[in-house]
Amino acid sequence: MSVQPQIPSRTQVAIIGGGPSGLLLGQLLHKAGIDNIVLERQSGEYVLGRIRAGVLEQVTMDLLDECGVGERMHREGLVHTGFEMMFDGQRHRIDMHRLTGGKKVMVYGQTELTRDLMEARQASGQLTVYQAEEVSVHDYDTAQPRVRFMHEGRSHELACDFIAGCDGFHGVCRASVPRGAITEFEKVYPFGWLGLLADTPPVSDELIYINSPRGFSLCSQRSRSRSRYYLQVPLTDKIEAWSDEAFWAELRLRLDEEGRERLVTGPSIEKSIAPLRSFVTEPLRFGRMFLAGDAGHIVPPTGAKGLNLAATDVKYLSQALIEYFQERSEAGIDHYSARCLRRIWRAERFSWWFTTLMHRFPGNGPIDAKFQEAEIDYLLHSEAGARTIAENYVGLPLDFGA
Ligand code: RFL
Ligand code: PHB
Repeated sequence: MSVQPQIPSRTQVAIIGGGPSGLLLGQLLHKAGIDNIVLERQSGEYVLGRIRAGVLEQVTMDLLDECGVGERMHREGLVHTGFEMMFDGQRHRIDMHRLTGGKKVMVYGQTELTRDLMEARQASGQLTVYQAEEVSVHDYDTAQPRVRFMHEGRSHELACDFIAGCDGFHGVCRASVPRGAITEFEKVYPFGWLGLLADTPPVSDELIYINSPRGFSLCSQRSRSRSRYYLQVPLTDKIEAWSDEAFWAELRLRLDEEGRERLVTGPSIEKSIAPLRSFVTEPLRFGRMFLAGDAGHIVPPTGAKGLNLAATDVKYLSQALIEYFQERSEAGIDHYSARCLRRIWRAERFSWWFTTLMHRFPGNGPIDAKFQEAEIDYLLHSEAGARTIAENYVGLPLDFGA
């Protein structure tokens, strides 16, 4: 039986949320000798059961290496140097490697990345309090912030130097900020993504983004024997109404002949519907509390940017906090919000644009389909157009365009 360490009453950084943002931050701070505690509302198994991102940019791979948890990713992850876009039944390959001077992405599931971080955290003896209930943040506009929460029926108060709000879109940190101190920008899309995970070989070696008259579809993967597929569906659709058979039948209709021939179907391991949203909070710092990852911004998943943006927020935040603790300089924490937001807006724009290009919008008519067709035709038959897609997809370097 493992003995749960006692919950102390003080730490340097209280991290709210034990998803990828919180765990990555914890690891980067620990490496720099900064003490932290992660408070997570759910159980560890629940966090690992959420099937989300699948594509890692170079900056995210580098961060996992820096944290000392990249070994399994390099062994089991799949390096991708291109992807396909399908329009009107025709496939076009975006050769990321050639168009970006040798860049690539890694297919490695968020579940696996989270598991690696959880194991590293446990091995280094750092505390994560799972099933922390009623978490509330206090006095973050003073030099003595505090976090209160319930755990196993007992109330706790944690004093800290800083609070990191890594608690996702529905978290408590952003919701605690007075409305007058925060600006939120939001666009909700009139459709969702129905995702299905199955232990079947992927239909293709590379990802295929499909714009079909029946709606968008994405053929993705987790490994050579595990596929992840998505279908654009109306927001009113209920998951119970989508049997596995109905999913596969609809996917076939959106694929081309080659795809239909190669598609291997099987029972789903997971199936869920996610709404699509563009959302940004400004600023991301409130005194001694910071927002990072989905707590501060959401992108529609079309550009595969959400987890990668979370990783770069966390890198910038760890740099700022390390600078504060090691040099007593506040320059990094003062600059945190602006530094993140510049990168966030670039990714928001690309994700919105790529979503608009690839989906069928309710209410749009034949002329809108023609506009999309003409834009795709231009992009894919122009070196500059294809490079624009490739450059955005592989992601910006950590310190871009200073
Ligand atoms: P998370 O993963 O939501 O974790 C936040 C954690 O905070 C906890 N929490 C609380 N804990 C304590 N007290 C409270 N009051 C709390 N409230 C919440 C939650 O339980 C949770 O454990 O946010 P984080 O860490 O910022 O990570 C962000 C990523 O999860 C997200 O951006 C990506 O999954 C987005 N995303 C993708 N990103 C990519 O970079 N590449 C992709 O290919 C990609 N594909 C996707 C995606 C997201 C998807 N969905 C379902 C939205 C595909 C999909 C379908
Ligand atoms: C995924 O595999 O879940 C995935 C891949 C690429 C995306 C979105 C999701 O753009």
